[in-house]
Amino acid sequence: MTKKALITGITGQDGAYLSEFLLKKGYKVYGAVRRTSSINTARLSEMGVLDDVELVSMDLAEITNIQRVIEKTEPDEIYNLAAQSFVHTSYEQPIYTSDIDGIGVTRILETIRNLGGTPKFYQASTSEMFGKAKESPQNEDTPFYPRSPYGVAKLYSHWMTVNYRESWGIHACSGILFNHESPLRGLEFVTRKISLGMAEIKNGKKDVINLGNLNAERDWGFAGDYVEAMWLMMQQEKSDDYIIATGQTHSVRFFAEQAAKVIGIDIEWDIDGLSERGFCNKTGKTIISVDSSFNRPAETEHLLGDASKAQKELGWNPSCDFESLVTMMVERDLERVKKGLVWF
Ligand code: NAP
Ligand code: G4F
Repeated sequence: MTKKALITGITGQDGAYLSEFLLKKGYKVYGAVRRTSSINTARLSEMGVLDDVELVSMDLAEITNIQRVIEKTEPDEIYNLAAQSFVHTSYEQPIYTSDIDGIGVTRILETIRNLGGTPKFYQASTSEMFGKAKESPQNEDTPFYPRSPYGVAKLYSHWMTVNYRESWGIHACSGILFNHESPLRGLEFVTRKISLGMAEIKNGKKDVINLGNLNAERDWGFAGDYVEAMWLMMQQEKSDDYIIATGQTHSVRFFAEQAAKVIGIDIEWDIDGLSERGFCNKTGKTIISVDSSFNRPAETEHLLGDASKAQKELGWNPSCDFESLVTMMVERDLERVKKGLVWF
């Protein structure tokens, strides 16, 4: 029988990759979208799956809406990807972020509980829960120390997912995913800001990319690899929590250097007191400048994941390395800028 999946947050980066993945596996895919004043299905269109998924209206703020959608669509698996996912915004909108990223998850879990414990449930947890990490690399036993309202809200929903598994026998998994990127990444995130910025510099449409903390380190993987891990977790007989990461970490500074190489620029750095700039070693032109307004009130400085449990139990391994990821993102943005196509 055809399996049915409901993906919340289908209009986001991971929603597009997961839709493609599940459709290829033969799933009927329902995608939950919240009401917005303009159409935001661009990623699904670019992925070529918009006509193959069935969109349903659902907002994580509204439990009656969640109940009706789950009862009507009767999914076998729910992938909860919906969230206010931008850490910087969470400092300005902590209550909204807590409601959607925290309580919103309990709204889904309560609905599943009231339906007798099915469907299976996947929660999009995050390495941001490690925050001021107590050890490196981080694994499933590393203590959490979130540094943002986003991280705190996600930690609440992580533990709710564990609690509903243990209390009510729900097949509920929490995927603790480290940063994953792609050409479909939102423009506010640092990797895409850099990849688009480099493409614009190459095409004479921009001079400088303004960034915040250049020394923050992230374990960056490819979103296409990470959605496979979500699915693998849901296929296990016993639900559990898994770290998904590449096991390599790089600074924002290094990401910018690698992205510049793709457009043929070698960056050198010039520090004068508190101000710093990155410039082209041939022309001397500044291409990176530091703008403290992008700094966060409390930073997650270093993330590095140990995904050995997922490798052993799920057979999951990332296929795309750091250099290929950076190249893929810059090259796609170069194509878009040349065609005058820049969206989301
Ligand atoms: P994304 O591109 O920002 O997508 C977020 C999705 O959530 C969008 O479809 C958005 O809809 C939807 N959404 C926001 N508020 C909602 C609400 N109130 N009701 C219903 N839907 C709502 O995020 P992503 O990168 O794909 O990440 C997917 C999930 O994984 C998120 O939960 C994120 O926190 C988590 N995560 C991401 C990473 C990563 O590195 N990408 C790592 C760990 C965990 P609109 O299109 O209408 O805005
Ligand atoms: O790209 P970012 O905004 O991603 P961040 O904060 O790590 O969050 C992402 O990954 C999490 C997983 O750990 C997800 F849960 C979350 O939903 C999201 O997908 O920032 C990465 C780093 C930060 O340290 C930030 O301070 O880059 C630093 N940074 C430096 N300059 C910047 C900038 N970040 C942004 N967004 N913009 C800058 O100009």
